[in-house]
Order: sequence, then C-alpha cells, then structure tokens
Amino acid sequence: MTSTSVSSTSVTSNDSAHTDRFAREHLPPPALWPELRFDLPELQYPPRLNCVAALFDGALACGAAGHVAVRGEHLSWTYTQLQEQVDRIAHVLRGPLGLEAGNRVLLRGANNPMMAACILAVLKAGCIAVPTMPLLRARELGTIAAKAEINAVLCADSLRAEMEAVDLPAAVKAKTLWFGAADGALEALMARQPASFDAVDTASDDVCLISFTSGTTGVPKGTMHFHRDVMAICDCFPRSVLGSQSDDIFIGTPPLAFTFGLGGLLLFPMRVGATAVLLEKLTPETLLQAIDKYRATVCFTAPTFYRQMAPLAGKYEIASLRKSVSAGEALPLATRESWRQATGLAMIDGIGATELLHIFISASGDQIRPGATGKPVPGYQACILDHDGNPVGPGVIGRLAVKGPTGCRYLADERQRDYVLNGWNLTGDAYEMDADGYFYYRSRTDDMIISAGYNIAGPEVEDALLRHPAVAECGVIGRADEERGQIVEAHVVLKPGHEASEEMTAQLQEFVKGQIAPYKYPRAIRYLTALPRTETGKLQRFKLRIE
Ligand code: 3UK
Repeated sequence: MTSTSVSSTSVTSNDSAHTDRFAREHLPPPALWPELRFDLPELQYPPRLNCVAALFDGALACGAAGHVAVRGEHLSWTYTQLQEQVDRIAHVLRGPLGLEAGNRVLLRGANNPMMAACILAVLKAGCIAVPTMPLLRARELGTIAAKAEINAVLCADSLRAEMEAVDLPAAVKAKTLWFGAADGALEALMARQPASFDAVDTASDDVCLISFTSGTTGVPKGTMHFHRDVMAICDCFPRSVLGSQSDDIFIGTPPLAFTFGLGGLLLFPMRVGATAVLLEKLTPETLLQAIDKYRATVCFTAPTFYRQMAPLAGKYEIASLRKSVSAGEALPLATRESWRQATGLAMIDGIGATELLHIFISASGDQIRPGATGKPVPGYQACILDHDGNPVGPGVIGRLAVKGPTGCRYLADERQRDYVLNGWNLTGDAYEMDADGYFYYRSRTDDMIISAGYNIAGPEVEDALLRHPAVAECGVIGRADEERGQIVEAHVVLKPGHEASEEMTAQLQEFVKGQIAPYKYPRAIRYLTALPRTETGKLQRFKLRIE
C-alpha cells in the first residue's frame, strides 16, 4: 500500500478550468481546511479529472453500455442512453443557456432519471451543481440561491410553484428551465442539441458540487466538493464495506439532493456499471413493493424506514435483497434486530455527513458489532477527542474526529472554525471507542442529557423504549428542571391499538428501568401522533424541546 499524504496547502495547485472563479474565491483559507489524506492506491487521482466523464468511461469500459443505468417509474435508460441525455443537457447549459465553467446551477426535482441526468450534466459541463431538497420552501431556496450566487435553475415542473415564488435576480429567472412536463422547455432544447458532448477538462480539485446541510438548526451551510471527492466516496465505502458489483440493483429513499442519496442511488451504482432504481415519494410499504418489483439487491434508507418496513416485509417477495444500508441517524439496536428477524439481513450501519460527502465509519458482514457503527472505512481515520482536543482511549465518551480524502470546506462560512480542529473534522457527535477500535454512537454532542450529575445519552433510552411492544417511534430529550438540571423526557408515538394513559406511562417507565440503569428512565413521557423529522429522516429534537 502506498502511503501518500497530500498536505492541504498543495492540493489547490492545478489550473482550474473555471472561468467563473466564484467557488475558488469562496473556499475557506487553506489553513482552516481539514488535513486531507489519500492513503490508498485507488485514491491517487490525476490532476485533470471530470468525475462524470470518469464514471461513464469506467462503466462503458467494463461493458455496461447496454446495461440499464437508471430505471424510473415510467422509463429506463441504458448507460449509452443516459450518457446521451446528459450530453444533450450539457449542450443546453453551455449553448442556449450561455453558462460558463464554474457557474452554479440550482437543481430541483424528485428522484427520477431526468433529475439524475441534470445533476450529471451540470458536472460534465464544468459547472457546479447546487441540488436542493424537494420539500424546501421559497424562503429557504432563496437563502441557498443567494449564498451560492446561482446563475441558472433546472427545476422539475412538479416543483414549479414553489420555485416561482423565490425572489431571484432577473438574470437567473431568465436562465430557469423546467423539465418533466409534456411541454418541458429543457426537453425541447435538448432535442435540438448534438447527442455527444466533450466533458469540460476540469482540475481534480475544481468544485463540482455545493451541497447544503439539511441542518436541523440555523442557516444552512454550503459544503463544497471537488471532482476528485466524488470519485473518492465511490472508491471508499462501496468498495471496501458494501462490496457493490455490476449486477447490483440499487434502490432507496434519500433524495438525490442529499449526499446520502446522491452517492447511494446514483454515483455508487455508476462506479461499477450497476443499475439505480430512482422512485419518487416512497413509503415503507411502497419501498418493499418496489424491492419486490425491481428485484433490488441493495437498499439505502434511514433507520425509521427499516423499523417500519420490518413488520411488513413478510408480505413481499424480497429475497433479491443482499445488502441494506442504514444512515442519517443512529440505528437503534432494536431496529437492527427486528430487521434481521424479518429479512435475515445484517444491517450495514454507516455514519456519513454532508461535510465529508458520504459514509466514513461502517461495518458489514462478520465485521458488524451490534451497537457499534463500525470502524473507519479504509481511507479514513477516526479518533475521539476530549474537550481540549486531546485524543482519549477506549471507553471514554468524547468528540468524534475524522480525516480522509474528503473533508469540510464551507462556502464562506465562519462555522468552518467549529468543524475543523487541528486537521480533524469534528462531526458534532459524541462517540466512544472500544479496545478493538469499534466506534459507538452516543448522541449529538449538544444533545447529551445531564441529569443530577449523570450523563445520559437520549438514543440509549430510545432504544430501550423501542423494545416495548406498544412503542412505534420515540424521541428522548433533556428538559430543564430546577432540581436536577435536566430530566429525561420521552416523546412517544404509540402503535395502533394502544392508548396514552398514566398506566401506559408507568408501564413504559418500569420497562426502561428493567433494561438500562434505572437513573436513565424517562421521568416525563409525552404522547404524539408523529415525530417531527427532516426530509432526510432525522428527528428534529429541537422541536421536541419547544413543544
Ligand atoms: C448523524 C448518524 C449515528 C450524525 C449522511 C450518510 O446524515 C448524513 O449527513 P448530514 O450532514 O448529517 C450528519 C450527521 O447525521 N448520522 C448520520 N449517520 C449516522 N448518527 N449513526 C449513523 N449511522 O450526527 C452526523 O454527524 O445530514 C449520511 C451519507 C451521507 C450523508 N450526508
């Protein structure tokens, strides 16, 4: 194994292909970057790299030309056909739309083949994709558009109303194209373009993606990623943990505008010439149906989805499924177990972050240790730091710190200083390591509950509650309390057929005390009909706190 460490100052030396210098000028100063490490032979990328060209070249070179690349509800495209769509869109961007390399294109659409083609085309054309979550409202879109100083918009017709309500400069409005309707303006222009486009010869460290954090609090942060970062995430987790192959059929729920979905449902399948099934508006039930219908082999979704799918799994023929990946938030052990019972599959848990683009700690197969997220994915390193930034040994809870080929670079944001410490990316998670190097999630750093001097991690209490047969979902927070500082407060959604009552509360409290140290039991329990979640499946704990 070669061990080449590239220091953060020498990684911006290539000549940029961007004539619009916005991205380069708004990168954080190199001193504030995390250390980047390229410790595997497969992470040595050439100085000139267009990731979309590299993905297509790779797939076509291994004979995937006639293989289905993307399958939607109404159409499928082979690699050759997808490439043609991408190339026509790239021509539209650089021709009729008049964009130059380095321009930012805001993208909006549900998961489907056309949305995938649009994202790929922006990168191939040397522009920068700014994908946005379908559920975002006009004001949030306005913030993103202003921050990324977008030059153009490609938006699905189904999301047109909200997009039209965004306050955009006239020049950007003039460069807005709708797709997916019968009279789609983008499709009309595509039909008049050549079917083949020469990829813009970008530098491997030209920015190609600005992904905004799903952020449960505060103004969204734009994370900037290079062409080589896109290749790096494909060459880490999917290669060493997932073990994806060309005959895999990927399926799942995360939006393509969320890097969990972009990687798992588009880039990873393309890297091995496999098939991506892209479907809109999935529910636990329709995802199971779709796994059955499309014979999917790899599934990407959030823990709550698996929890809701488990009791329904027996109704469908899903033996095709070989791997299931859970990310976005902590996987409760109770969910891992019920999924295993329902399907026989050992869940691949993985922690990723928008700042690092994708998963950096995970485990699969025999390497799985229930309760742990896993070990650093080859290519990444991780450790636990104490309050002062010093590494701590096994058994001590501290701040998770990570470094590898990808890392945090916020678009013009002071919070860069909070995420990077001494070259490490600090994800904001409280973790603990064991003597064998496995990493255990405890809570978000700010979510640790301190009650009467005890540190209590909400997710541990949640896991205990989830084992009770009446509990469908739950979220545990610390509520300010005069006597104890904070008390453990559980927000519980009951399964159908169960009623909220004082007896139920007493029963749940006793149940928790029987499973974990009694001081961790929820002194208060509130009942809700649903938990507040982000579009990416994360529990919005701050909403529970203000209720
Ligand atoms: C939490 C997890 C415990 C954790 C993401 C896979 O979630 C992703 O990115 P975000 O920027 O959030 C990052 C934060 O989410 N988290 C994610 N996965 C896990 N906590 N166990 C897990 N398995 O707090 C982390 O700091 O929205 C996930 C791939 C790409 C992603 N962007």
